Amino acid sequence: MRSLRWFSAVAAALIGASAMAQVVFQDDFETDSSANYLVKKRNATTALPSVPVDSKVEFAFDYGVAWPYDGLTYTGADPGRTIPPAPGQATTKGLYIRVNEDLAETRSVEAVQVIPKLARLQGDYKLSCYIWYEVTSGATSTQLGGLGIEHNGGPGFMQGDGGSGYFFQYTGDGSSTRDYRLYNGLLEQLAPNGGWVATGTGIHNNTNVHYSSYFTTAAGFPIAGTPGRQWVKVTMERIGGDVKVVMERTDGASTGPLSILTYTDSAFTNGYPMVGMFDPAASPRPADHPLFILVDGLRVEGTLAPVLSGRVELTDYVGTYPRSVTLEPSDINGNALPTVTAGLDAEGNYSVPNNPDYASVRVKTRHFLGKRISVDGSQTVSDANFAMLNGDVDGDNAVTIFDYIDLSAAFDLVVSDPSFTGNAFADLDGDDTVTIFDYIVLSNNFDLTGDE
Ligand SMILES: [Ca+2]
Ligand SMILES: [Ca+2]
Ligand SMILES: [Ca+2]
Ligand SMILES: [Ca+2]
Repeated sequence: MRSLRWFSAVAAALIGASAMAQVVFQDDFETDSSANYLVKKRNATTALPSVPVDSKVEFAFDYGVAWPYDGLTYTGADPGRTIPPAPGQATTKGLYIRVNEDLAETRSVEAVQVIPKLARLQGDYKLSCYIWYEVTSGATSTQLGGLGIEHNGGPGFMQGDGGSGYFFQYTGDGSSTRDYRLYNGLLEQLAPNGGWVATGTGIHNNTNVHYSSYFTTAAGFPIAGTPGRQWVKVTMERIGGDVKVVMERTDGASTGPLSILTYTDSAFTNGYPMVGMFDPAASPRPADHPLFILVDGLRVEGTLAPVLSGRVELTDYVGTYPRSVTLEPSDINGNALPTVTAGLDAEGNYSVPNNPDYASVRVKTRHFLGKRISVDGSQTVSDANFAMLNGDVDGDNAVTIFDYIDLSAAFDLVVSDPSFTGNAFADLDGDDTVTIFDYIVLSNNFDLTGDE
């Protein structure tokens, strides 16, 4: 009896340990794995005139070549240097993320998140990866890179304009007074909030001894207290009611990981992990200041949860996709369930938590007819695709003579012109002008009615 009890206790401990330690998603970015991700690019909606989103994400990017990288010139001390493989990596291929690809544009507050679209987690889980934050030593741009957990499938993060989950971000050059930041949704968690381990003055600043005694110039970091130009392992975990962040040097001389924060919050749970960058200050980026991050050896440990994923395809349309659509689920009896905001990437791909109560889901957006599809709410669905038919200018879910009247009233006009007073949805194909091509779209779908 005694040995059996002992055996049971050990077995239970092992099962518990293996459940948490199980790697359920991993990527070394050796091949183009972009189909496994949503890339949610955002810019501030308040910038006037609006500027285009110009963040750049590249999968299987070869960082093992010498400067200049990717058209970026470099005026640092060692323009011939190369970036070594991340720890445990056989090659120099990884994930490249950069905000402000347009070096001359200085007004764009923007952010980008890269989210594995089927890797939603439930309960406790751990996201870890190696991040190389490329900087020169003369940096003046407040650009942040990092990782997050518990994204809810809605739009990507933008400070002051939405977002979900917990995003830990840092500079690689110490150029901010807040080089280490935690966002809860869109809200920055300034000390004493956020569970920061650093103490004394400047808890978020690279000059705080907590950071400067770990990321030292002796260890090769170009700016003390900030982890630029080296591979650093960054881990973010959900443990019960806590969100925990740890960073770790990989140069071999480290005495172990550096605890950054343990933040108690459960506003977001059972969400998606993410990596990304954020430029909160519309920083100009001089050509000799090649800021970007590289991510490699991405690992997610925990237990997967079901997702509903697919594409909202806007047919006969060349314009910019909306950053989100509203999903309208119904149960098996056709009763409406609470709606869900699905964040879209540039091609209309989405992923949200699935729900056992879902039997069908409808989308109705802009000048497209409503589309309802059947879904299996009990498991992960990766092909929940909505082919949205175009032509409903007035939004009444049918393409009729009234849509034609609206289109005729706006004919030949430029929608973005400040003097435009017609129905902007008359620009069915999204090329900013109401033309014969919009009329052809309407004509092809005339008399069709959308799903309810
Ligand atoms: Ca790799
Ligand atoms: Ca600083
Ligand atoms: Ca209509
Ligand atoms: Ca048009």
